[in-house]
Amino acid sequence: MRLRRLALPLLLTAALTGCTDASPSSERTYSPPPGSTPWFVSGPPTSARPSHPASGVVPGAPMIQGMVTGTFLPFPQSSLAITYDPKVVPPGSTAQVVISRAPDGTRVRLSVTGMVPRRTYGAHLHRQPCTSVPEDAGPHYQHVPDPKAAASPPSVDPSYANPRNEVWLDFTADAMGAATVSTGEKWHFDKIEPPRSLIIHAKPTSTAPGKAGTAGPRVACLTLTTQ
Ligand SMILES: [Cu+2]
Repeated sequence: MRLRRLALPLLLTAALTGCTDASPSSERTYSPPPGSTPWFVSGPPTSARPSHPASGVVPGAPMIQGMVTGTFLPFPQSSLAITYDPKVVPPGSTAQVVISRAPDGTRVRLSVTGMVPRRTYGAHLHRQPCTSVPEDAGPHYQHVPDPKAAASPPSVDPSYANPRNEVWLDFTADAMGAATVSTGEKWHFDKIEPPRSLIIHAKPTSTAPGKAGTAGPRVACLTLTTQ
């Protein structure tokens, strides 16, 4: 009789202990191991991040069409719209790129504000996103890639480095430092590897053989991504 009275509380205690054990173990499943990065930090895995450690840039999806606007600031104040030369592209100046896709081709419009009044700049779409290092934006986006440039970059052959095979957006700022320029191409961007940045250069773009597509130092960069 005494044993039977004791058995019931013991069974209840065991059942309750089972419940309370289950709860912390399921919480442990979602807890990060000590010293590791918490699981709730968002962003792509480390392997998907750009190789340059100083960049801090985590690119979004590439932009086939759409609009991106950026205010140029020195890195790291901005990692998506960076001025590399504040004398040529003053901090606070802006750029907006609009890409529209039509059945017969692609239209790209660039509008800028806050540039040096009456100065002429080179501007192109480049293959890689912006980082703190201007050269990281890679070469110009080319519809038909220059086969020689794969072995010895950059592509300076006018039959590939031209405004029909690349997207050139050179502009001259007005008295207020503003400009708008448009260009149209008879092709569409590659869906997997579209251009990832707009680079503004210090000089107008050359068309001479051996120098075609060059436009002086890279002075600013705007990453083209759908946010
Ligand atoms: Cu360029």
